[in-house]
Order: sequence, then structure tokens, then C-alpha cells
Amino acid sequence: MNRAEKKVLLTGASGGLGCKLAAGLAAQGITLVLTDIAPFPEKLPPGATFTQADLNDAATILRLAEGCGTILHFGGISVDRPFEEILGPNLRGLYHIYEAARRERARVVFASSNHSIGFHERSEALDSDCAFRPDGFYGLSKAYGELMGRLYWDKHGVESVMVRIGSSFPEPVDARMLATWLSYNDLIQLMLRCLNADSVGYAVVWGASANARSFWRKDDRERLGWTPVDTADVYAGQLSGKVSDNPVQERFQGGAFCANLYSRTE
Ligand code: 15L
Repeated sequence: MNRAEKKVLLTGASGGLGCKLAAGLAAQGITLVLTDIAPFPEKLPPGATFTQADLNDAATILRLAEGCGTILHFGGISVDRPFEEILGPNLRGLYHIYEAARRERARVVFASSNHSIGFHERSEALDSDCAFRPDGFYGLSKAYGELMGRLYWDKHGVESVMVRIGSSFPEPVDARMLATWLSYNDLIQLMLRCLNADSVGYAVVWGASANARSFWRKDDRERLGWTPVDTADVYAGQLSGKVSDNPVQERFQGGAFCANLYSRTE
């Protein structure tokens, strides 16, 4: 059986994006092995199984990955939190995912984030090979994840797609999201390309729809054959004035994450 015909492990399945992906991918006939630390909040999609598990639990992660050709890793903490909360799920958990991928010869698709580069100024147009500038411990864990993928590709030949997701919500809700919004539809199509593309090596892709105001330019999407079709541009009339009164938040690409939790001098 070739890799693309095998089962797909989806971590973080009970989260906002996980549920959308579970439904969207199952509708394409993909057999899903779902897992999350929280119970699955919806009716299970056809053909899917769900196991409640902690990413810290190496044995369970290895078992769940058995026979899977791809791991879509959306699990872990998805907002900025103190280091001790990030450590287990986002750092140790990620190691378990990569060890599982190495053993199964599976491809990893990592839900990275714009917060790995969040302290770049909005005036900079970035290509995907720009320097990491994480805007908190969450963003730092995403940079670590991307480098983990780099290590496993260079050392073990484990393929990865790093998707630096902007803001994936039903619709953009403020001026920043006119640049960063990723529609659910574009996200699902991107995942299908990640599953089906012949060879990806180590690829980094900006996870944003076709937004004219995007902060981001070149990446490896051609290797995947992915082109987003939605755009935040149609919301510009109602959202371009929707900015905060925090100058730090408005200056940096990571937005509120740059201004939250700790000041830069604390
Ligand atoms: C993320 O990485 C978060 O998971 C999400 O909750 C949003 O904050 C998003 O980034 C964003 O930057 O809009």
C-alpha cells in the first residue's frame, strides 16, 4: 500500500480546526485515526476512530500511529501560555509525534503558526525562509517544531510540511486578519494536497488565503500543488478600521500575542 492510501492520524482532533478537518477529510473517503486530550465534541465522521490521549503518553502515540501514512499534527497548546504549560504538549509531545513518524515512515504535516515569526514588523514582506522571531513561548514551540521537522528530514528522511497558519476562523474579524485569514475551505484543500503530493521533502508553507494585504510571499506551495481560492479582501470595507489602540499589537505581525502576557522589558 502506498503512503497516501494508508490511514491518517489527526492529533488535536477535538479542537476548532481538528473538527473541521475531521469532517472535511472523512468526506473525501480518508480513513482517520483521531486523537485529542479532550473528548471529541461531535458525532464521529464515517470510518473514523477516536482515542482520548495525552501527547505526553509516548506509548499511546506510537500505537495510534501504527499503519498510518501521514500524521496531521494539530494537537498541543494553541495560544500563548507560560513555559511550563507549553513544555509537555508542544515540546515533548512533538518529539513523540516525530518518533512515531520515523518508525512508520510517515509524512508529518505540522500545524505551525505565524507566531513563530510574530515579532517581524508588519511592514516587512516575508518569504518562508525568513528568520524565526517567536512572539512568546507558544511561538517558540512552533519554531522548535519546524526545526524538529528539519532534523528528522536531514537525519532520518522523514518528510514534513510546516504550515505556518495565520488566522483560521469562519471569517476574518479585524484588520489584521485581512492579511492573515485562512478559510476552512482553503485549509482542507491544503491538507488534501499535503496528503496526496508525491514528494514534499521538507516544505514550509504560509497558511493564508489569497489575501491582497498578506504579509507573506514566497514559500514551497508549488511542491504541493496548492493554490488558495478564498480571500479576506471582500471583508476590507467592514474591517480595515477595526484596529486596537495598542501600538505594539498593531506594529508586529503576531498582533495581540506580541502585546500579551509579559511586556518586552519585564
Ligand atoms: C494561532 O496560532 C492561534 O492558534 C490562533 O488562536 C490565533 O491566535 C492565530 O494564531 C492568529 O494569529 O490569529
